[in-house]
Amino acid sequence: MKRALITGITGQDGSYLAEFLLGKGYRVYGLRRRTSTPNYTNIEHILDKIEVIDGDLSDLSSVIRALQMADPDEVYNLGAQSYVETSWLQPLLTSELTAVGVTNMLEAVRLIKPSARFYQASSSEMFGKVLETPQKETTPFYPRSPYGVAKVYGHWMTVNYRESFNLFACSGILFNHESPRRGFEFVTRKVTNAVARIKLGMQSELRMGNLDARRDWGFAGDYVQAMWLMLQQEKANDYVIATGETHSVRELLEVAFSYVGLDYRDYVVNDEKFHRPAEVDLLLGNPEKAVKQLGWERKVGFMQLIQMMVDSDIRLNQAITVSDPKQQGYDFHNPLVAASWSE
Ligand code: NDP
Ligand code: GDR
Repeated sequence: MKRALITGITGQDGSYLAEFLLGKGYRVYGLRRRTSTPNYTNIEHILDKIEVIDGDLSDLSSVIRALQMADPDEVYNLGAQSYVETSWLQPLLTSELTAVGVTNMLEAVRLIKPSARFYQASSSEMFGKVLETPQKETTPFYPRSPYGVAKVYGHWMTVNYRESFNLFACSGILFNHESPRRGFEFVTRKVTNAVARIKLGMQSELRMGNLDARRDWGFAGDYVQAMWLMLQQEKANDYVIATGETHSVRELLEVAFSYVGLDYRDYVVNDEKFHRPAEVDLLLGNPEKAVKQLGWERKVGFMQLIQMMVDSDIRLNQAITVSDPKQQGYDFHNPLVAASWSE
């Protein structure tokens, strides 16, 4: 039985990857940081099948302990401060977790289990300013946020440990991928949750930032398979994972609102608060190398993805009983949590 250690197991990708590896017969260990209220929403349904290890990416000793306990064949480093906007508000924390956290993981692997295969969750945010489209493995990086800068550091440390210590270390340069488990502040989930709440009469407007930004959006369930495929190859390498399609935030709004028979222009309000100090205008990835070398393919298209998320958010919001159905929650935080607080 193969053994895998996943950091970030409570997040969107960690939960899909854990399910995927369990399906392949792996013994799955997940690193989770201690919180006063446990955050198991995404992994509640598999908690009895996985081993949860307490630890924090910023604490090398805890990461070493996790490596010792899990004794993994494969390590997937998905943990990070992953929200771009927060990276301007907390740039040092972002550097500590999203950048230096990678070195902690690499050091732990090097010291405790150098034969383990290592996956680093790199990001299309590393491309940042548009220098070339579609973006591929050889496109130069020009990050536009502290998050993007931190990911570039993590990416190059992964490459460096591969070249310096002969670790089997891969960096997956993944473009945006979404799902019903996406955090509520990311734009797709913010929109699909708002569409559900507006349709159900629980919210009356949606405050948004830059509608012209374009992203290459795929389904998280498809993308975790690519992570695994990278670690099954003969040689470690870096791969872009993307759909090869790009859509604007405005198109996202059109698709999500029209799916429930509404016109987004009746509800969306421009709010400076959601505009970024520096924007990534256009992301469009070329996944050719992954398709050819890994045999990877995405199954879920853009429309299907957004409709899946709207359907899921309608079900979720219907299940919530709030004393005041008109209360809107917060723009920035999880409105469902805000709703339950008000009960
Ligand atoms: P999430 O934000 O959903 O998950 C992040 C995970 O990291 C959570 O489990 C979180 O735990 C954990 N984490 C945060 N800080 C620490 C810490 N100090 N110690 C241990 N764990 C910590 O992100 P996604 O699942 O969407 O993304 C997974 C990875 O892939 C991230 O590294 C992200 O930057 C990267 N990525 C994501 C893309 C996407 O479109 N989703 C695209 C490209 C890269 P907690 O639940 O306690 O907050
Ligand atoms: P991103 O995702 O920054 O690409 O990072 P996000 O969904 O936050 O933003 C996408 C684009 O939408 C624009 N936008 C808004 N975004 C948010 N969150 N809220 C708004 O109201 C809003 N209005 C417009 C943004 O300006 C941006 O252009 C995600 C994260 O998962 C990273 O961890 C990951 O590395 C990258 O994707 C690839």
